[in-house]
Amino acid sequence: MFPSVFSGGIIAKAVRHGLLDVQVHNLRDYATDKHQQVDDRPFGGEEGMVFKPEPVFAAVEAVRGSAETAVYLLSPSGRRFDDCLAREMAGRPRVVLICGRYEGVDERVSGNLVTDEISIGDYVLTGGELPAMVVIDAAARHIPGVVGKEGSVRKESFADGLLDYPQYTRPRDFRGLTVPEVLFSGDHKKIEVWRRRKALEKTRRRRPDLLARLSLSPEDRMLLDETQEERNEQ
Ligand code: 4FV
Repeated sequence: MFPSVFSGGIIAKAVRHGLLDVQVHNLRDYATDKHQQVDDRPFGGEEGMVFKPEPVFAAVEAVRGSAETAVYLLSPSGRRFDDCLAREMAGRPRVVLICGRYEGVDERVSGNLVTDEISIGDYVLTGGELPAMVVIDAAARHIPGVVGKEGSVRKESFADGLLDYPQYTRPRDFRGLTVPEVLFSGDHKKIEVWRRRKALEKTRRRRPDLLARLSLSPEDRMLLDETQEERNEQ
């Protein structure tokens, strides 16, 4: 699954430029029994299979390079993955991601081998591979040089804890749907204030939880209040 996902686009370019290296390891190669068994029936009975601890420990200990290397298990019961964790990972020289399958991984892995468990969302997937790709893609974008225009990474959603402001491009009039005039004013300060207000508005409307986490400047408060007043007038 990994080569196909990372064979194109920004991540593939980053790998070509040596900014990032993604190594995929098959757990079966670390299973010592003749059938290279990596999973078994859950103790206590129940449907499904569970990943055995031995191949996982052997694989991680073989590839982590140093005990300092962070090891993450992708699982629905993990810490919610977000931009902050993506930035944290981008700052590390090496990260090991464990992808489970079936009902999950023997709990002794989580209790004794991993730095932390990570979840990409409150739903159950068939495997940890897709979450691992999400994590790699999001973290890689914070590696200097991976996303060409550094500026765009600095100013995007979540960079300052807010959702992104609306973006527009040509045509100026699409089926009568026009673009806000301020964007043609050439007044960069005015455009910057408009974008800030729009980002604040959208965040209050769609993700009030994010706004609650922020200590807003008096200017931001004023922008939000203005919007509220306008809305009340409507
Ligand atoms: C998952 C998630 C996830 C659970 C059992 C793989 C599956 C199977 N991982 N965020 N949501 N994992 O659903 O990270 O092992």
